[in-house]
Amino acid sequence: MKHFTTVHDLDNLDEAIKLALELKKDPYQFQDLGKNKTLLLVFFNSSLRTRLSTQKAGLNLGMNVIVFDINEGGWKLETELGVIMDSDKPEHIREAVPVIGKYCDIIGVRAFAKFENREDDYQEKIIQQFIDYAGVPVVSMEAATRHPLQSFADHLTIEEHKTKERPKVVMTWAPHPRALPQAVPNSFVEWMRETDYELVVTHPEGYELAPEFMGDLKPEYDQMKAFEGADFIYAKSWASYNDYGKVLSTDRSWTVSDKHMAVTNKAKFMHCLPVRRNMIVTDSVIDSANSIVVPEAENRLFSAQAVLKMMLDQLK
Ligand code: AN0
Ligand code: CP
Repeated sequence: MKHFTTVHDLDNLDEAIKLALELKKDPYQFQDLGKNKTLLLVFFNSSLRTRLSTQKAGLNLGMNVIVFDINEGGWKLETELGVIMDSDKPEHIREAVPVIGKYCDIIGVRAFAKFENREDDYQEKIIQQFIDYAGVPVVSMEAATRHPLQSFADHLTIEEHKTKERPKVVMTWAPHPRALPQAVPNSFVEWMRETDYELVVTHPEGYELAPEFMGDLKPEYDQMKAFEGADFIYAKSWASYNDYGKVLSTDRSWTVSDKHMAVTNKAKFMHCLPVRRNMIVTDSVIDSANSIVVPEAENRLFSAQAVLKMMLDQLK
């Protein structure tokens, strides 16, 4: 695995899950592996979990870790080639990325969809330039179309909490006042399709995800029907893909509530966080014993540590 931006970058998914579980049991077993290796985490956007868990993952492996909030301490970056740089952006990503690559052994990048242009976002213009020009392995910490460290932690969490071999996993759209990227839902669907879980995706019409992620999976537009017998409810808001970046609905009948959870098979409630209470999910559901959002976030540490461990093995 040279870079990690999707589930397809893993050589073997079962082995990766096994490694993450082993690391969870004994997080310091490879604490010499990262000696004199530097992990540099570049954030174009805010973060709590990704920032802290990925730093901690590097530290547990003995790495040196640098965190760079590029929009705060760095020069504003031009990302388009061929432009006359007479605007407010003093540095080009074409120089910035290879320079950053000289100061570290592995780079993590968070660069959300900008929602200016669907093509640019879906071509992954920012993270792709890191891959092309950094000269070191790149880990996605949520790019424009995927959030693979999140999906890895989600898979790990379902493995730990499932009570049957083939649980029914339902991903539901939920309302939110702002336009949110499709990265988390795209990535979750892509990842879940690599498992043998029963996967159901439910959302209002107009919120269809890109065909490259859904494949032959058809959405269920009736949310209550989708929830019937579910073992896991995975809630997430996203903006429209077809009407790119638009919020088409804030219908709070889609907010995950006790009424919804009542038709499930005592489903566990999941969300990647941060979550807006009483928009995405009611207080009663997220505060219930079936809510596993905190253990899910805890697993971000072990998914990141597994990915870094596999990368460090290849740097040896
Ligand atoms: C981001 C998103 O929806 O992609 C990050 C989630 C991990 N969420 C927000 O911006 C609220
Ligand atoms: N789930 C997640 O990626 O959280 P942060 O945006 O806080 O990193």
